[in-house]
Amino acid sequence: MKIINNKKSLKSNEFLKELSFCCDETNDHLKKLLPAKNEGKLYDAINYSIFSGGKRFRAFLVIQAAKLFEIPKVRALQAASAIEIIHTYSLVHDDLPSMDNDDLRRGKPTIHIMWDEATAVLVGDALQAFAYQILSYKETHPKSKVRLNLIKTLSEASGFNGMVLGQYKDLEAEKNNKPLELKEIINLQKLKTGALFNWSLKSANILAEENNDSLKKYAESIGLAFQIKDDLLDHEGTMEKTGKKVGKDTAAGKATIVSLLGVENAKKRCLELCEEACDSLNLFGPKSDLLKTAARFTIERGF
Ligand code: GRG
Repeated sequence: MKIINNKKSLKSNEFLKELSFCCDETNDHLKKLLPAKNEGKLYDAINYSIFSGGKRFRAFLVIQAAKLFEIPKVRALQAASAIEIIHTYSLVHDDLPSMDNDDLRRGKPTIHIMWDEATAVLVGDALQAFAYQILSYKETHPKSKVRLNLIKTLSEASGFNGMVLGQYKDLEAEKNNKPLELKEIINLQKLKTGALFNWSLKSANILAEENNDSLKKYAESIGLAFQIKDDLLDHEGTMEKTGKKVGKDTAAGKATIVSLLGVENAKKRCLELCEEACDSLNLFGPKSDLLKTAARFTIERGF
């Protein structure tokens, strides 16, 4: 599969337009879902965390995968909102002083800097509950067994055998000052970052009551490529473009896929993963073109 072709900039423009469209649609949907404003700083902090300018890339994946199965838009938006809410909670908690200790996220002060640590913990807690609340609504799918399957799989992806386990392994390695080997890091990243990517594609299968393995392969490849690119951005990106501090891993002497493979091999691996992701979608024909461009975006993005 040839990824880089002479229509590249045209395709990239179309992709960025569609990403921005999906981002606006998801934000509008989230605004409708958010409970009415109540008093107190917790509501303000939750609102700030949700609408602080994320790319909504996971929502984009849900929406595009849902199109492959002609799933009604509102159902896709329910799943897209739920995954973005879980992703937002993970960032709020990851930024806490007891975890990655970051004071900048999406170019803005993190929740514990704007408010305080206890508020940031509670924002994350409330967001988690809210994601499952969204999925439980009838608008997600008329069949309760489909809604239950979405809730079950999202809790598995984000919980103690999914993203949380990945985060724990990462923190443990840092605490014990025990650099991980490449295989261990890839396994950790599959949990920490990959599990939510997997669910984004899986949600379309569940909503369509299908079980299409090609989307699983696509999700695994772009999940890992996204993470390697994140490491590359930490290594050679800028704070202006990424909206967060860079060079943290290198300064901490942390073993990453980039530090173990070297920059050039890491970039080569990203390209291979991108090709694998695109190949896995061939059976969908031109309907999957935007998802293929999304794979290229994961490795070419500067933010
Ligand atoms: C706290 C249980 C718990 C888990 C945190 C996601 C995560 C686990 C930590 C974030 C650390 C990190 C930099 C992971 C790399 C991949 C990643 C999730 C990057 C941020 O995602 P984007 O670029 O963010 O999609 P936006 O801001 O666009 O939503």
